[in-house]
Amino acid sequence: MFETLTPPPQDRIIDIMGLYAADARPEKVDLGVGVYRTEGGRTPVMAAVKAAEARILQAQESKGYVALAGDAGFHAAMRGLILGDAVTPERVAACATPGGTGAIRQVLEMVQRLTPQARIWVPSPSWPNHAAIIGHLGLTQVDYRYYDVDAGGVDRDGMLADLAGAKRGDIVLLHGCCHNPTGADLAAPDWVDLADVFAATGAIPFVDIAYQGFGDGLDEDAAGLRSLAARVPEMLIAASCSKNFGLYRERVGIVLAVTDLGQARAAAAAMLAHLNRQSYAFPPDHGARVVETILTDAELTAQWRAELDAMRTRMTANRRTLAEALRAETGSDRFGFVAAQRGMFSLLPVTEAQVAQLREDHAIYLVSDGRMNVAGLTAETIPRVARAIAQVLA
Ligand code: PLP
Ligand code: TYF
Repeated sequence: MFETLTPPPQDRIIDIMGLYAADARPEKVDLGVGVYRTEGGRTPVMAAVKAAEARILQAQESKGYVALAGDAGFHAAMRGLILGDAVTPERVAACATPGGTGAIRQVLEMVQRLTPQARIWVPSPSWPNHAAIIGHLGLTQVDYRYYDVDAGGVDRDGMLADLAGAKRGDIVLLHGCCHNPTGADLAAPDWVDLADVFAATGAIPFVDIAYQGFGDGLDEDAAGLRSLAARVPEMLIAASCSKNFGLYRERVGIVLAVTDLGQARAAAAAMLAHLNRQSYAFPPDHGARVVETILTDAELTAQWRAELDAMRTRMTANRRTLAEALRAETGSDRFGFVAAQRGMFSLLPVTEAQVAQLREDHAIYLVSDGRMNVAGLTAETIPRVARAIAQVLA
């Protein structure tokens, strides 16, 4: 029967991983997949993670199942990290998932059950897995204007105008911080304007936060999400610990459903646990346990924060250095947005053919839409990357 299968659609980011791995040129530069890298090109296990793992290895006496929604200590730690004290804990249902992708999937599964007719509003552009999962579940996607290519920033007016067309029960997907792929984030007043849109339309915000701590800091990166949570009656959050804890392959994520008081929280919690059961029963525990161990210990938290600060500082410095190098190479300020944006990604104004040229002629790997992972740059490669970009654009 398998011969009747049609090939599934490719993921352009995963495609680039394969092309890069197969390239034998020693000077190759990987600016593709969204994985943090050190100046030495490594994606190390964070020291705080190693220390937490050592403690867990010592203390853990059972590998027995935990609970369908994962561990309550992990829920509480993540609720604090993401929401701070924006809403009372009694309003938040939580459920551990395999990665942020698992959280997105479970949120959308819940939406499909609750309101299959809901439209899912997605920023243009967005992470390709959003559209993939929405389509896979047979939900309806509507794109809203988000990125202003010429300004290198958010098309705030376009976004608000489009979202005014949302209906009660529609879901509006927002990136909590470090927008993937553009690096253009909402400013504090934009989140307040969005709260007004939700009040006026009755649509429900769904915030995907996969890079908390990679933009301006842990609290700074969650400030918009928190201000929205404090203003709306209901909100969905899908969070990932892949990047900020470097736990990519452990698959650590969480759904937080901010509910109205009363029965709603218990109903949401029960449905999320049920949805876990339908897909894989118990979510992975090890990475979640590492996160909980770090966040509930002052010393480990301080160590982790310092490591995260260093990662963020490196990415911000790479942005500045590359923007300066591009200014020198091109004699224009058109790449100033690279320094102004935040997180791992910026979208370069290059065509797919120019991306191919960078890859073939210069061994520089970007995603086909022009997305660049700034963590993949180093002091050594930045001058060469800037020169190559200027050359293919000339
Ligand atoms: N959401 C966005 C915007 C992402 O870029 C990613 C990728 O890391 C995720 C969610 C989820 O990642 P993971 O499933 O690896 O935790
Ligand atoms: O955007 C990225 O590069 C990361 C990693 O299907 C990723 O979020 C990429 C594609 C994918 C899953 C994760």
